[in-house]
Amino acid sequence: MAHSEATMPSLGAKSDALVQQSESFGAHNYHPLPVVIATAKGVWVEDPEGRRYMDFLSAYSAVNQGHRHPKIIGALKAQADRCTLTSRAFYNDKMGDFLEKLCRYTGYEMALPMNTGAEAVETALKMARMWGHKVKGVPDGKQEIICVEENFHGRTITIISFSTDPDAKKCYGPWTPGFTVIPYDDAQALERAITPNTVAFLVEPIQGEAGVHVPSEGYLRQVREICTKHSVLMIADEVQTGFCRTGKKFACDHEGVRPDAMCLGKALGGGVFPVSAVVADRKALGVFTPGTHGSTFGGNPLGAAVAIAALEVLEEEKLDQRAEELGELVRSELKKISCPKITQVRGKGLLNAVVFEEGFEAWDVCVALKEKGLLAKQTHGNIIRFAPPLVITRDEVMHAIGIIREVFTAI
Ligand code: IF1
Repeated sequence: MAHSEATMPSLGAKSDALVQQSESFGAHNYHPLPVVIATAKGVWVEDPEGRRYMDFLSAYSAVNQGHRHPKIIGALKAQADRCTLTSRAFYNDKMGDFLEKLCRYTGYEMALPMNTGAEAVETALKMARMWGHKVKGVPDGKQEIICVEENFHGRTITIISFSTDPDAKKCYGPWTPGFTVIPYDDAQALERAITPNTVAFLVEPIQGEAGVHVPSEGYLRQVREICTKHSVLMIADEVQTGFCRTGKKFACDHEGVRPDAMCLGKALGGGVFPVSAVVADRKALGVFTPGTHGSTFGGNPLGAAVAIAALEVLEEEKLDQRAEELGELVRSELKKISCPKITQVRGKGLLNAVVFEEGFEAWDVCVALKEKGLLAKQTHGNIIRFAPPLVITRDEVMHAIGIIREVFTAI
């Protein structure tokens, strides 16, 4: 491995021991930056040695409301003292409030609660296949779902079956059939790929893992029209782009597009608890009947209480507007930095990326940013994502830009 522990400089006795422990007892499915986080508040995290860092990853956009938002932690504690888990074998007195709040926030008739983003995506795929058979009349077993290249929707066997990332996919066969992969940002390709058995098109409105790939203006609107015309469900994966991250409640809102279903997760749990859901209208989500789908933890009262508070924080603090305004500032300031290796600055709201030239290794840049007090992670080797919690202030943004400028101009 390129960055082995042997070559890692000491982080301090406590951090070194904690890294060592994770590496010796944990499976090696990640290669984290050499930093240990012990405490966190808002935009800031602190290591066991007491060094402070700005969090510009936000747990891949799960911490939009900031670390340990007092309202969300308050809801967590209050609910922990009442009831935490019931299973769906019984009703609980928090799930209904959560589902109603989520439906009102998103503008859909129904919601199905799960825990992780991957489970929300799996749920949407099952919904689409069930809808395709029962409503559209596609023979069961013949349902086809169209996806795009460089997608990221999670880690289950079915989801990686339509991944185009060899690292995520290889050695995990046999893969689930029934998926067609087309280029992203190409509405004509979608129309060509649709057959009488197509039940859904699954798409990220902005591709996160692909390196914050923002599609051309009008793409999502064209997708919407094509799906409607061919009676195919448009399913938007807003797990990463949702809940104000891109400057609107949902990334599809930038084009005024209403998908037939949205997969939601990450920030729905307010940075404290895994909460995910699929939202859709009755004509689609209504296909599920008792016994056809479920989850032990989905809809649990602790997650429900947290999610209600998480949604209220987004509304009360107008985090959509904040992300829009500060996102403009981040991009305009990043574009001013002179660094010959940078080829592009792109993004929407506070989901942004700096693209370096092909073949550039951004790992060392991320380590240098960390040394100066800012945590960010590269993707595809040459792209660094900048996605701070949306509660960040203008002064904090400018402080971060100062660090980034210092590191980038030294490249
Ligand atoms: C990892 C990326 C982010 C997602 C979208 C569903 C899920 C995700 C659009 C699944 C999850 C993650 C998971 C994490 C890394 C990460 C990621 F770099 F891979 F692309 F966020 F940028 N749909 N994204 O982005 O949600 O089941 O994880 O709750 O798997 O390493 P999950």
